[in-house]
Amino acid sequence: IVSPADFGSIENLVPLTTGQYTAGSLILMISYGAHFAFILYFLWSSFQVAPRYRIVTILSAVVMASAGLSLLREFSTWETSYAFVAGMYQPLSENSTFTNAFRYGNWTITVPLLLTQLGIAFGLPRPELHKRTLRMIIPAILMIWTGLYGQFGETGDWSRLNIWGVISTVFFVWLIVEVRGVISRGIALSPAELKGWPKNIWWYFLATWGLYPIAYALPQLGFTGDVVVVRQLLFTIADISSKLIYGIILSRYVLRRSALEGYVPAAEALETSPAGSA
Ligand code: RET
Repeated sequence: IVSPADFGSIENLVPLTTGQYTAGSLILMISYGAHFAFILYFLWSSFQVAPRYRIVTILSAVVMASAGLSLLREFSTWETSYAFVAGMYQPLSENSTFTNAFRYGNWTITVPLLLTQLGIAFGLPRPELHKRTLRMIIPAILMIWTGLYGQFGETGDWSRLNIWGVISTVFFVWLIVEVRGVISRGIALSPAELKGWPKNIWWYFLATWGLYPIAYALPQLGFTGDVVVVRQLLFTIADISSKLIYGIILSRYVLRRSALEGYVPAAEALETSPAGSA
């Protein structure tokens, strides 16, 4: 007997039109391409920020590499999971299934790194940094793993999807409370000119991380090609905003903070110093 969970993801249940299939390929391709490209951006940025913030930009580069690889895997699984038969892209034609579970697995790596960046960027002092970071990572991991278990219900086992979705949301709320604590410290510790940044990052965090539970719940709207494509699009928007754009925001913040704290990047110091121009 095959249970709904054996199909893993709704992608394995719905034939796609050429347009839908191509849109899915395109979305996943853009997603991994953007993440890989920004490895270079963040490595470059790390030369321009003060040493104490350098790890913030390095961690973004690591997140880009990790997410990029996971999304490349998602893309190639998409490509092998469908076969063009009688005018439609049919799933399960080549004994291969698509799964979104890799995403959840990858968040186990990227989410703790994204949260760690926050406390370092805001300049939390050492013992507090470790304590607060750990207090964010614990609910985050519990949120991801309960969600990972629950998402196998998306092919029709709604009680599994919803019960674990609710449990995961409880951990998400706990995480939000911990993140708020770090943001408040960020506001307190930011130089006067930069206090608006942690405040805005707070709303940005809520808006972008909040997209993931929507993507999780979406299969309940029906097993159609449009839902499949829209869900991949939603994941991609969430990924690019919660990792890539978030990384740009944090690196701009630490760049400004470095300057306010009197840091001059090495190359610039050479150009402007009397010794350099002599
Ligand atoms: C799940 C399950 C349903 C309930 C909730 C969820 C929240 C997921 C979140 C994921 C964030 C992921 C990020 C990844 C970056 O690499 C697990 C979908 C609340 C918030 C930021």
